[in-house]
Amino acid sequence: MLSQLEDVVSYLKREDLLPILRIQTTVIKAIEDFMVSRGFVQLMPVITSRFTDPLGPDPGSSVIALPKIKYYDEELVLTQSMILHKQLALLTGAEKIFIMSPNVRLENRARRSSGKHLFEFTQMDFEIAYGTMEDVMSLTEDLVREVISRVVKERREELELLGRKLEVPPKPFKVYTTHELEEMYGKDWETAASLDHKYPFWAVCFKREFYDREDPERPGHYRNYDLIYPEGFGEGLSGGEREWEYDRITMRIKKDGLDPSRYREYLEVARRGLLIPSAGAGIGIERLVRFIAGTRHVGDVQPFRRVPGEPVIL
Ligand code: ASN
Repeated sequence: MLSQLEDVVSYLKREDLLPILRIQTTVIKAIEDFMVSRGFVQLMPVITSRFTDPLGPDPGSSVIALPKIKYYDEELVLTQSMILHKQLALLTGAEKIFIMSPNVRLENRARRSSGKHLFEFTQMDFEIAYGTMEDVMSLTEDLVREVISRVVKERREELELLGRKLEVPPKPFKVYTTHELEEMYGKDWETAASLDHKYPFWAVCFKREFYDREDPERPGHYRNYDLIYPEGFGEGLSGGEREWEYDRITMRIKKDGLDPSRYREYLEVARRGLLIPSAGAGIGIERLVRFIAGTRHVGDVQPFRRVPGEPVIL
């Protein structure tokens, strides 16, 4: 036990950790400045609730259990993502919202070696009332370009120390459907496609959670998207336009084999016709910092690592 503690202490003293954390400081500041400059209202995160994102069925998810706590007579879950609360928060009248949102996802320990999985991380989650996928994709491109250009300007020394060369990617980013990517790189296209690109690009049309909107004109196609970082870093953001109509949501929940009673209050709001059409996304902070700093494993950007399959010491 003590030797593990010593390992953690020398891990904290690693010479690349502080430069990475300085880069992360700039990344967070640049994100917040950018979102506020675009008129977004910042909310505080929700960490406990009666319901959360089911994270499935999604081929990208491998959570082994829902994180739960008991509080008096109530069983609460920890946030896997704030998606359903983002939709509800639009009822405040704020048309654009963002949250630095901590998520707990109890991923399968096999995810240890993916280089990009954490069981506790933070995403900058945002939502735009009446927004479209095109709005979100364009905003994200501006955001990523702004963050990289701020880091290049303000963290030259740190980037040099880490041996990381960075370029602001040109806009617009390339867009591929998941069907095209499968044809080009096979079923597990993400790493190969990422290694094959010099700049971030979009993958669109994933069959996944009930809240991502099915294209009403092309059933079986979905108005959602992932941002994929180049050089093998892989997925960094996902989002979509949302389902907001009660009948569609309940149909999708049923199709996914989920228990509708878990979402009772959310569904009641939808049934009253109060959900607002919207689009949004969440960008993983640690993954963005990993990409910008050029770090091998996403855990390496955390002073207190939360990597699936690794023991938690501190
Ligand atoms: N944040 C994502 C979104 O807005 C959801 C997620 O993280 N699962 O779609």
